[in-house]
Amino acid sequence: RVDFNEYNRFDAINTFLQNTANSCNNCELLDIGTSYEGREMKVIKIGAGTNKPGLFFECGIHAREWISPAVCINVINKLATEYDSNSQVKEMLDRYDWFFSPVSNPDGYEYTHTDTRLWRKTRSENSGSSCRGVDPNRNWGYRWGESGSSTNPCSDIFMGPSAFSEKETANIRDFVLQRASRIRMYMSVHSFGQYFLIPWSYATEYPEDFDDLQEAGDVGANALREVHGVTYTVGHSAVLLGATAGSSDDWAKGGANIKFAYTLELRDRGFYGFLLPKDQIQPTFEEVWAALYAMHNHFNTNW
Ligand code: 0X9
Ligand code: ZN
Repeated sequence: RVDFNEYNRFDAINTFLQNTANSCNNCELLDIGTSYEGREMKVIKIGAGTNKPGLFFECGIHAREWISPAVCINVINKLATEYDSNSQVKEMLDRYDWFFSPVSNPDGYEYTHTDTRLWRKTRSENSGSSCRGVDPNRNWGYRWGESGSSTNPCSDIFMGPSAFSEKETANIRDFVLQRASRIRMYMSVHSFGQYFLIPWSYATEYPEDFDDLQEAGDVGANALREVHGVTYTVGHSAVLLGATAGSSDDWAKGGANIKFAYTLELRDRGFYGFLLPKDQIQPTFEEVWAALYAMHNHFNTNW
């Protein structure tokens, strides 16, 4: 059983997804493949009616960023259970299909629970090295390896031997490509730093529609700040934080042609960092919820 105010284990999250899908008319649970160590990766789709535009959330691709899966399962739970009682939820599900990959790096996530709390990467073996894992946010196949990543398997930003060498990134890629023309937003949910980051990440170059992404990001950050007064910075990824190629946001935009691609860096700004106390799960969820409602509403009105 998951506890929405705890950082839950992988199996509990998958059981929650199964139970949620079983008891929710608007939900569908989809298998997207297995991880390197054989864990079943799932995407839950939540939406009323058929064939609507989609919004995709990739959570927990970095193992140690526990707040990301925690916020995502809270969002899933609210969307899946409040359609009849909450007018916001009804609007959200009548307008869009919401797709969540709540734990996008299952092996790494479990390893942070059992062995090394601050593990970041996948857990695959690297040929010629005793160091394990690839940074799954340097492994995507758009301008892969061009900047801000390492060819050293022992590095925390190891790009991997090839783009999509990792089963986890390839599974998500294949799922998204099957429905890319319907997906309006791809959000990669991380911690920490409190940012809405806009492509490109591989270089300080700007996409031609950057202003559209900035505007929608500002809508999200403004709504978010209203809830608990927490400030998120909205801006260009590489300009704000330096260039990092092979991240999923760039692939979503450049490789899958999804207009609204973001990397969301959740709480905090570094006081606790990755070790965010569990009593911040609920307020982080509440403010992110407000941002998602506002952004979906903005998309619905303007795009
Ligand atoms: O480095 C990453 O993959 C992300 N940050 S994290 O601390 N969650 O690992 C995104 C960084 C985004 N961007 C740039 N450095 N451009
Ligand atoms: Zn991250």
